[in-house]
Amino acid sequence: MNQSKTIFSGVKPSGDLTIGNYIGAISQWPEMQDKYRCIFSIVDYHAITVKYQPEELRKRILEITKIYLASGIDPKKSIIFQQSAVPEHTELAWILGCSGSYIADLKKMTQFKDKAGEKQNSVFVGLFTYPVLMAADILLYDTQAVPVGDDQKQHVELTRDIAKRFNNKYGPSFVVPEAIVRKEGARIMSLTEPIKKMSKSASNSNSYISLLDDIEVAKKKIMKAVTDSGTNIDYDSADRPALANLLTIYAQLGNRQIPRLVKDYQGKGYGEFKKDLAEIVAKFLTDFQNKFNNISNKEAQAVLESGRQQASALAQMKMEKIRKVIGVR
Ligand code: ATP
Ligand code: LTN
Repeated sequence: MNQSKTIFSGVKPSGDLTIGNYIGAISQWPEMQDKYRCIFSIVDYHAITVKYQPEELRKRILEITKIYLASGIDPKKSIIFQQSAVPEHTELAWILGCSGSYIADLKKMTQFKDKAGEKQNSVFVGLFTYPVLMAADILLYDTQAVPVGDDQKQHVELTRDIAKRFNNKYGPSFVVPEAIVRKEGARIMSLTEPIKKMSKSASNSNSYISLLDDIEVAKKKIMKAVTDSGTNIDYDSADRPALANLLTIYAQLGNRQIPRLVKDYQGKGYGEFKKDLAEIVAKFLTDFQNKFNNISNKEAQAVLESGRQQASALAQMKMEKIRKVIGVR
């Protein structure tokens, strides 16, 4: 393990994880574990920024832990932990909210604008200050790189600004991190409205494929996915976004190159292409779910407890320094 570089990322337990979350974010993580110090969190305090049921949240925390393990994240190599179990995250978020984070910047966050919609003044403050908690997650561990999907780039940029402002005021305290975003697959689109990102909180369940979807249901979702006008299989993300999205999913889950797929489907139509893609998705989900189902709750709980101890030790050390720097110790 190369201790000189730290990777941090997380997923919020707010819905059924989709193949978008997997392709855009989680699938990048396992290969990093042999090279760097990796820390992967189930960021549960982010999940309570939107409507949720406590019972469901409790269940999802373990579910995401198992999804991390089934994706190939090895608790012997990486730290896997629950954000709320390390209270230094919320402590640092408060401090960063008082030094480094401007209201004007938070107002520009696309995710806030999307989620608050017309109701910007009547949503809870937590939805608005959520990116400051995300900055705390990242900065607490002297993180150099944050592997995320395209939609989170803006939050990592904000984290950089917050870190720089804090460092300017108090002297070098935080590492300024960078986002790592895939070249292909960083933004998997909705299957029903391919101009929107695939989202686990979408109301239409045909718009996404969950990692735990029933295999037959998932195949049907692919067969029903909207396509663009035209009949040939070609990659054109501007003019034919629906097909481009399906090609991306095919390439990522089937381990194929897009130009090669386009060549192979010359002279063939959407029907055949979608049928094959449905099989690729089915095979991926079957393998994934077999691994997932083999992990017990007890095993997942033990992984979280060991992760909590490791993350706590790092977070406590960092916060002792930060408390001194800001003058409360
Ligand atoms: P929601 O859509 O419910 O707001 P989310 O899926 O965007 O939630 P998270 O679960 O916290 O939020 O996201 C975890 C990771 O998955 C992030 O790195 C995010 O960028 C990535 N991600 C989410 N959706 C997609 C997508 N459609 N394509 C690629 N990456 C995605
Ligand atoms: N905001 C992210 C989830 C998230 C995260 C993080 C990602 C919270 N803290 C730290 C990377 C690093 C989201 O909504 N997808």
